[in-house]
Amino acid sequence: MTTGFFDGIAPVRYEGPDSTNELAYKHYNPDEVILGKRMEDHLRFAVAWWHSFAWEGGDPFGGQTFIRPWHPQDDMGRAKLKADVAFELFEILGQPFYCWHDADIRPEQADFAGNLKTLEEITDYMGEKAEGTGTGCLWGTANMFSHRRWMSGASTNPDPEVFAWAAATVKGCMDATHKLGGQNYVLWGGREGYETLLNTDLNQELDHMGRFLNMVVDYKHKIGFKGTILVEPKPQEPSKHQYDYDAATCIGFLRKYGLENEVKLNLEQGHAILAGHSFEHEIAVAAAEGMLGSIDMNRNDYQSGWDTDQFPNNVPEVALAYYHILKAGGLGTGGTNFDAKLRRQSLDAVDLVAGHVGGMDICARGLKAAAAMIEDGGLEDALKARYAGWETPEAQAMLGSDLATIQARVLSEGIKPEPRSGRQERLENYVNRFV
Ligand code: XUL
Ligand code: CO
Repeated sequence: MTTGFFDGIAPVRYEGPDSTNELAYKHYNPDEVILGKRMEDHLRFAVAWWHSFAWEGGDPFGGQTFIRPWHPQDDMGRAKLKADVAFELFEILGQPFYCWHDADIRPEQADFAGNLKTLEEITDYMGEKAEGTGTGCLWGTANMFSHRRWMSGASTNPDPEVFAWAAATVKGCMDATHKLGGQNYVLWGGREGYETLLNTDLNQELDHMGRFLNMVVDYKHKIGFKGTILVEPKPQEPSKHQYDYDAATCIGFLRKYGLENEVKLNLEQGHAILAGHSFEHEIAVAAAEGMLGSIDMNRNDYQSGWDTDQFPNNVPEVALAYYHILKAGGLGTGGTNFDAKLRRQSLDAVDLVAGHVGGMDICARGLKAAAAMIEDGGLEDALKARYAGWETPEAQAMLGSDLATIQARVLSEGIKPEPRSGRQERLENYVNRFV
């Protein structure tokens, strides 16, 4: 028996680019082989519990617009109904993964023991529901930013009792992720930062955060969790300043606290934009350090400048992101999680399906364009040509040399560099052939 929430909506199938069926995949064809690998295995799509099921449609100026049968979310029976509906959406979409925060899946209780008990109960239920469906857990995480206890941070809170709650909470969420066969565990520090330096000991807070993350890694090994620990950069919002500002900042943090071989990054399109970067910049920075873990796919509203978490709809942008992902060898244990929500006026069940179908098709188009550029090799050739001068023995020797020797060489050989075109417009035109 189904919940009836998606009544009248059939499982979405691939019908090809000429289909006019609104609820068909025109580009996402899971079994299509791209660069020797199935499309589904490249993209590894996940649906996010928080946006698709927990979010009630509120914004800073107005409350709930979605009136779902599982609202209000303060009761275990309704939490199970929410999980039933979730697995119905997964069956319709056929995507391989889902992601969750503890607070999305279990009702908040009066104390820690109650939160843990309901988390264990609902994740047992989710595990049973997942059996035989082909949809598993990409990652779990703890929501340590919504409840008022987290208002001054979790691991960076000046109150050690909050640090204790954070540690206890993450242990519970890691256990639950492990039980569900999760492939990664994510930490996004929404309140790990500050509102004002007037009341903040930045150094102490960073040390606590580094120590906390080391405990997470130790616990991962203790329980034999084979997944990847991921941190998710974002420069601000909700905090005025967040310590995990962007990929480069996170990499510096991980190195400082000895975690560079243990933790990778979960990069989000909208967070990159908030930090003043392109998505492909963040991916390339992480990949350069071997720290590309997973991606949260979405887009912001470029006029408002807010983190609007919309479904992606820009193929050229998505194509460049996947180009760098493919160049880096793929996402490994990671995937493409839709950290994307409907607009608050999009009330219907079919909107929820259509948002994901559109997002998956955009990503599939981006992936195919990226793979075609890799196969064609035009960008790689242009890159090689631009740096070809460095292949000579004289150039290589210079890297092991010193300033005085190099100066002597410039003088004796009369070296006089001739500027060459960076060819940006021609390269942009090249990309345009594929997108
Ligand atoms: C918030 C955000 C989170 C993380 C998980 O901007 O992206 O949903 O992905 O906590
Ligand atoms: Co995210």
